[in-house]
Amino acid sequence: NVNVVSLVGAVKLSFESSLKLKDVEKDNKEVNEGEYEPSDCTARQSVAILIPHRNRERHLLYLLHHLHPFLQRQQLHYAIYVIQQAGDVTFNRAKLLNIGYLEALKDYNWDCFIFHDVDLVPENDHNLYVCDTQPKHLVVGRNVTGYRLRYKGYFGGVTALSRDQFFKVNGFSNAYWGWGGEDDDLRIRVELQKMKIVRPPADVARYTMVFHKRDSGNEVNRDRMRLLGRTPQSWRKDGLNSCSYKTLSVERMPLYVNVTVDIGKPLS
Ligand code: UDH
Ligand code: MN
Repeated sequence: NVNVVSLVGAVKLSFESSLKLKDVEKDNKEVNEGEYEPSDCTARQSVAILIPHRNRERHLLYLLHHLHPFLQRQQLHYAIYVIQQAGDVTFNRAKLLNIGYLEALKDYNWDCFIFHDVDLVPENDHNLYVCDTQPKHLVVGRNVTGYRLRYKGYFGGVTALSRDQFFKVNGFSNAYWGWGGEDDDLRIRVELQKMKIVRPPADVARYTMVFHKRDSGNEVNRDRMRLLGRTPQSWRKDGLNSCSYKTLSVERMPLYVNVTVDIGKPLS
């Protein structure tokens, strides 16, 4: 039984301002309500891609355009979920990702979850979107930072945790409103469980970040250092098991499942 591997390695990405959602839908006829399964083999893992989102439609379009063919070349059974924060209170990336995990599991018992920023596009399909025996960080390098790890311990952008790994750490904290800290908090949770972060080789784990400025409603979280100091005490009661939200809609679009949620607002 010959396994036809369709990976192509490094590619030069393009972001055409003329690209339309209809074009991307036409290019991906095999995708059904955001989900795809190879017809000629059985995928080793079933993977849910979770994208936290608000007001980044252009980035989402570019990501869908590149990610669907990328994941299909990897012969995965996958589905893409976009978790939209409703309203305009401060953004909470981590809470949206917790919600993505909980909502995706209502559809299917996914083995693996990829927590994925909307503006990071993978450049090399040898960067496999599957889970490992340890939590995996997929963004070693980005074009905007000279393709070097941002700092030792950086665990942001795109990460892959199995269903069990994410459950074990009680998911992300829900307490990080605004930019920063939630990814470091997840690293601390992983380390508290004696798990060890793994990364693909640097020449493979490369991303292009679509250029953007800081969003209004996602200002730097000045409380993040204090919160990070408390993670060893707080992780058991702040996470998946305390994530409260209201689902406003679940729309099964051709290329992704669009989950819109009211996540409340910061305590103070
Ligand atoms: N996100 C949204 N909408 C928002 C804010 C964040 O969709 O309004 C999501 C999106 O998936 C994004 C992720 O949250 O990729 C992370 O937010 P970010 O892209 O703003 O974070 P990053 O670290 O940028 O890339 C920080 C501010 C950039 C300042 C640039 C100055 N050089
Ligand atoms: Mn960004």
